[in-house]
Amino acid sequence: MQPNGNPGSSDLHAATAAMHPYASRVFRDLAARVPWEVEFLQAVQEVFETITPVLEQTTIYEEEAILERLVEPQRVHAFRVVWHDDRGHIRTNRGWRVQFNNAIGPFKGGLRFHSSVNLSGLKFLGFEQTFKNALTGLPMGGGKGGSDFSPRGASDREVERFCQSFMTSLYKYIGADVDVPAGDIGVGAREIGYLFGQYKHLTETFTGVLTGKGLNWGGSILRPEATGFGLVYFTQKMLERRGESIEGKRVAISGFGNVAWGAARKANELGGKVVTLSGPDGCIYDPEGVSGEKFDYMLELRASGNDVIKPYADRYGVEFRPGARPWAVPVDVALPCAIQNELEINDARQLVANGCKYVAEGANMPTTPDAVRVLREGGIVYAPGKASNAGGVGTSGLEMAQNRTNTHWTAEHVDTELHRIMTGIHDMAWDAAERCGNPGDYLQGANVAGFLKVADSMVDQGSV
Ligand code: 2IT
Repeated sequence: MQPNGNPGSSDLHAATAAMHPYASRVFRDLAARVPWEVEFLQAVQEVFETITPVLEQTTIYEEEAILERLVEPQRVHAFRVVWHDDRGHIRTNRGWRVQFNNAIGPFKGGLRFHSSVNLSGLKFLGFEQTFKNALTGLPMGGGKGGSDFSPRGASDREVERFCQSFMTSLYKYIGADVDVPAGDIGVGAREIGYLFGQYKHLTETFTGVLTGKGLNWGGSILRPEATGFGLVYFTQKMLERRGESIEGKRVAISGFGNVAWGAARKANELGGKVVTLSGPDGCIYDPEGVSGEKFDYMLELRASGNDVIKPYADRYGVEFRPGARPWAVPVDVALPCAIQNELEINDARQLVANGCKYVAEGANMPTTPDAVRVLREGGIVYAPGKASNAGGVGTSGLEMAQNRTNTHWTAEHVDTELHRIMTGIHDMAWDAAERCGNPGDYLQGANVAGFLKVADSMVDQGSV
């Protein structure tokens, strides 16, 4: 990288060295056009590097300009979000909805409310979402949206007014057959409630326009747990392939939000010991393992809106490591569940040195490309988020199915379907990797399987 964070020509050379010439050309054009969209370029690079076997087999994707079209969102809505804070001051935030790709179904993906949100971040998330959703086997295209508004420190009423204003600018562009947003970082049940209420108010319709809804008004049971549960189901499959199980394994989890909570619960239920959690302030090391009422306390901590994990250490008398990440703690399985690029090269070296055997991503792109390389070279089995964290959006797909058919499934039914989705993704990625001659390479397998489904649909539908 150059000092301004933009890729320089030597970086570009390195970035495209492993790509097929067609992918390399498209990537270079893209990098020249949006050099500042560093996270987006990172996500594109990761996919482009792994689809060489597909591009070598056929020229159809090049003839149909599939890669050029894949890296360009179908449409981007950008709007200002004006709201009144509790002191009566007028506040202005920026809002976006990136409608990335609807080749296989309506745009689908979360909304992120966080001070760090910008267009590059949402483009990377929308791009990833497109392949992730394809892997679920359900008819969902890819999208992502959000705002640089942070609910942290805002009152309930402020969050309500913000959500209403956000939806007032967005409602014309979404719909059950058009684009179905959901939650992500900073957007949970409370925010979905306010967003849904405003949509319903403005359109005078009651439809499945959002997922992650409350159980009383069209939500699916297990949607809150689904990303974390699905992550552990996927991890279980990875371990099974090597004749192992989660039982008795030490597990490091980062974050303490929705994904970390679900993953910790399920890992604990299956006999694993979750020894870490983390926040922006540092990480905790709990040698006894997160269990029992500690899960409820995680929810309490999150609801407090303070975004710090230290109170967990104070309450349970365990070690708090200020400013540290959990990856220095010796474990068998690491599940990064916080945010993009939270596991860097030195963290990866530490995991390898400590004998960690599995890394499965609960967050979107939490592992940097250098760190992915170190993990894989170190013999760690690695699963990319677009495969291992797809249980959240998969269960959103189940919520959409229930809304369309006016039904409400039982927890057993949803859990069975979630299992089926995660097993399907695992096997699809496994088989695709095998066909590429790289058995066990979940990164290549997931990228190739997701790419083929979306790309072939685009070919079928002509040059739009
Ligand atoms: O990153 C993700 O897959 C999500 N935030 C869930 C998206 C959804 O539409 O349920």
